[in-house]
Amino acid sequence: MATSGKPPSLSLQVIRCRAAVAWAVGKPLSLEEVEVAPPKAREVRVKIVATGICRTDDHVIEGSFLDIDFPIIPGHEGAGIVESIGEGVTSVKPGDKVILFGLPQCGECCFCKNPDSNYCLKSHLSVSQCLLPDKTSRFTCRGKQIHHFLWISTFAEYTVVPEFTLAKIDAAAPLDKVCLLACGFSTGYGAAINTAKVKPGSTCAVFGLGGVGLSVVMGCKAAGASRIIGVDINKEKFARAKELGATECISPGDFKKPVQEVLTEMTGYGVDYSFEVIGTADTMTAALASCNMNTGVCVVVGVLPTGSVVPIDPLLFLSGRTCKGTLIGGWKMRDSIPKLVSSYLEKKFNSDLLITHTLPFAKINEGFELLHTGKSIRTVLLY
Ligand code: COD
Ligand code: ZN
Ligand code: ZN
Repeated sequence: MATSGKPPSLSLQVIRCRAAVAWAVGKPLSLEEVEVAPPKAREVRVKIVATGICRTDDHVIEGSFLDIDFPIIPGHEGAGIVESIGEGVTSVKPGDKVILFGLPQCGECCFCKNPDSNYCLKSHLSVSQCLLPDKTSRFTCRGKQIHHFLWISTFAEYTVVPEFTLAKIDAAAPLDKVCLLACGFSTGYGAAINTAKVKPGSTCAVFGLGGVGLSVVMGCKAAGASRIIGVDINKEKFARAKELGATECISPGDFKKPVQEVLTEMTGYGVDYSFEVIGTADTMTAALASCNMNTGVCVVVGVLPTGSVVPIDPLLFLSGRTCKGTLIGGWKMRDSIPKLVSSYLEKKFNSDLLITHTLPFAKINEGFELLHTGKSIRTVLLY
């Protein structure tokens, strides 16, 4: 890292460091030297220590989301150490270990004030986060302004984020492990615990056994489900799913009939809870039809490309089925994730089992290749 200018204190300096820039849709990430401006009021500059690669980053690079502005620095599963703070920041100080969140908690909007919701109105679905709240960027590269992703852009050695997108965590937390609690683990685990509120003794089906789906499996197990059926086209995911709590795993390709019929036959009238953790229209339809017609609850975790529509037979709802969505597992991020980190330290769950690969930051494209070929569950990049 090098610095420029002659400011009176380190916190006012521009930092030059490495970042992975997506210059245009469909292009591989390019490792670049970027300038990271100091934090403005109520912003925090963080030295990223570790970040996971999530499928959503891949969706961004491939252009599945229309509201993403390029060039952009993706990454949203990061943990690091506060380097400097802007005016008015009170919740963290330089040296604190922090987790960064793709879903903020501003604490002021109606949904932050409602104890039952976590969809903060400062989230990307309400306000584009491709620039910071003052509508400017802190990143430049080769003279060009680079956009932020979800206000946190963790594929950079240093990033600047609004204070409401991070939280201080226990100083004992290993950042190379708990970074997964920023997104993948919390999304899946919370989908089972908070959104579905899985009951002890119940039957669950989890469509998709990637990092997020396996976290759903862990959540179902922690909630006391007696039967957890994993569904994936890649049978190589089955061993890890069983290790984490799946009682059975099936591959749709092994059956002539639709997988919802297979699950209904396996369970009598369908499962109590089904989870769609893939992000295709077909698997959303199948997951909804797999839960029982009376009290069955289907939780949709996956997202389709902007503008997609899922055809649903309304008869599926007539007898009482429920279909719900979830955003990062329903957690109020700043309140909940530091507590989840403490639970991790108390060994209440083992999210480390999701980490199949650890790579230096410079090998980020290798990490995406492992995701594309289905070889990894989670790759953690170390900076
Ligand atoms: N049938 C069964 N399994 C399938 C099928 C299919 N038709 N297609 C793919 N799969 C399996 C794959 O083999 C793979 O094992 C799994 O589905 C998907 O896993 P990953 O590793 O690709 O993805 P994850 O677990 O990192 O992320 C899955 C999401 C659904 C969360 C992601 O794709 C997504 O839609 N993210 C946006 C929504 C969201 O809540 N995001 C919060 C976190 S960013
Ligand atoms: Zn994610
Ligand atoms: Zn809010």
